[in-house]
Amino acid sequence: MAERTLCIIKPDAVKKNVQGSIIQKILDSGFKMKGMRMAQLSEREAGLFYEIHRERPFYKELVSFMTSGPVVVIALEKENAVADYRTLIGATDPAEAAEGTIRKLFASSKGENAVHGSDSVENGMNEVAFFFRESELA
Ligand code: IDP
Ligand code: MG
Repeated sequence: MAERTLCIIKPDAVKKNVQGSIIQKILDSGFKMKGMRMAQLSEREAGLFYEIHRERPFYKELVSFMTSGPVVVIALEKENAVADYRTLIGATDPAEAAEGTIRKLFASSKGENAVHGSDSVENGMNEVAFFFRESELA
């Protein structure tokens, strides 16, 4: 099976109506969309998803932001999906993101940064499974 990674189009990007442009960039970069849906994350879900950041100073702000409006969750597959998608989205802080990256183009700030991306091959698998049953993936 090809590598998997999870994209979340975050509430800031959905509010700006740039979901379509973000999805197009992902498709143009050779990723296969295996699953996609809109979601309104609950505090419990967002808290659990970002569990690894619980002790970080921005944790509460992050959970509050991620539950502030609808998101789009997308399961992606491709060879080398995790690293290639991180390259496509750019650095966490849009001020440091490379030209042409999704965060450079669409993020507002280090917190409100348009998209989520998995950070390892193992987390890519686990994060896709967090949002999708295997039977929901095309
Ligand atoms: P990543 O999304 O590039 O992997 P992480 O360090 O894993 O970045 O942080 C997860 C998310 O937490 C970021 O995408 C961003 O939304 C938020 N975040 C990270 N650092 C800060 C910060 O210093 N202030 C506010 N929010 C932050
Ligand atoms: Mg991360």
